[in-house]
Amino acid sequence: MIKNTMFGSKNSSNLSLNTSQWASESFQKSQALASALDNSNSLNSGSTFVSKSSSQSQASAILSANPNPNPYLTSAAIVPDFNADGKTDKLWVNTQTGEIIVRLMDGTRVIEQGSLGNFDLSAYDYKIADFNNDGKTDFLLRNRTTGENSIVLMDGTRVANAASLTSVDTAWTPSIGDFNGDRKTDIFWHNSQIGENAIWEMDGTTVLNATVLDTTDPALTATIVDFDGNGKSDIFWRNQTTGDNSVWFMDGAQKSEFSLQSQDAAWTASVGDFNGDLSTDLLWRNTQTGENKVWAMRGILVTEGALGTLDSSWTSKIGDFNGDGKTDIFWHNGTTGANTAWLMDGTTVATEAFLPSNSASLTPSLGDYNGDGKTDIYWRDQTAGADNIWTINDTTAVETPISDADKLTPEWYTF
Ligand SMILES: [Ca+2]
Ligand SMILES: [Ca+2]
Ligand SMILES: [Ca+2]
Ligand SMILES: [Ca+2]
Repeated sequence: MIKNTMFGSKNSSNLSLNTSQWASESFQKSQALASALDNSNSLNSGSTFVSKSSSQSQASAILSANPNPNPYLTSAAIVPDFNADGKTDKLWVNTQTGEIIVRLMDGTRVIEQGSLGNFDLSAYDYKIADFNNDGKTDFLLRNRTTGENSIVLMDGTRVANAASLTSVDTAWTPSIGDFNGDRKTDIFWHNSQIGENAIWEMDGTTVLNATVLDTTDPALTATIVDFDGNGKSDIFWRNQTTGDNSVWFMDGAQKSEFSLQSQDAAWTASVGDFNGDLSTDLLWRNTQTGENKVWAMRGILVTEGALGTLDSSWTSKIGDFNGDGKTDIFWHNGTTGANTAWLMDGTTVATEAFLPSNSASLTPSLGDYNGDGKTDIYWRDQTAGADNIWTINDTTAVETPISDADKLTPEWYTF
């Protein structure tokens, strides 16, 4: 039934798509590289999709496709890798037609391309995941208008399997994580209007257990993390008005709740693993003052370290530019086009890499396109289509243009 298109049917009628919203979501999605990152409505994934006590040789074999020691940064549930070769692949969306295509990458080369069909982008939202733990990125597709949900298991540019799940009222937003530690992506559902919560533990396209959790204050937002580093995703709750923080340590659908210290409302959190211990850490940024700091987490124990100050024209994304398993921070100045990278060692910046400047109009998306364990930067030129990739090695960047044959016109957006 599923052949050339993900869902058989298509809707290619007029799109009321707000492309700036797409760009913004794009930013959030790549920021969410390690995933857990953004807390409300785009890609929300669990921090540790692969447990460190790996008794499963198949998973180990999959992991070895990328030499980076931190599975947090290379999981196919977090960074697109549709063929499990350890090289980040590219997902493109045509904002005029709604077509979504997958491009398998080998460094700066496109080795294969496949279309997933055309979608009504004003209705559909997707999240990437790995529901069957084969190391190949899958999709959760949600129709925000009807509440319908589908899972699409990918094998390279091909759809290996697809199935519809139960519909869920449109007030609910899904996030992905791995709450029972079986390395198969689960779904956390949150109703932000009334604060209801639920978890679906997944095995491929099957919902193994659907469990309703406690209701939370609607003022709280959820971010999927793994603060204790046990390979089971946890939920970080923040009240962005009061600054109160807490955590639910999860074991499947069982939770243990703890308070964390507060952090006033001027600060917003994103996630990484800055000391490489496989426990999620927090990067706090005060967009008013430009201050930044890290909370290195070990359970509920916080080790705080202040970082440098960068004004609000800078935005951060995370990667690992020296391949040591410790998350680094890439900064792009959207006004001047300046770039810099902080190679992190826990709560301190070990090395600051002064990268070349480029046009402020270019949009960066991070991934390890050549599979050497070090994060690279894909620069999308949304105007002329003259994209290039920076292959990063510690503090140096080598720029290679995308070939003319592979250029995509401006209505195509990538994440
Ligand atoms: Ca790949
Ligand atoms: Ca998969
Ligand atoms: Ca955990
Ligand atoms: Ca690093």
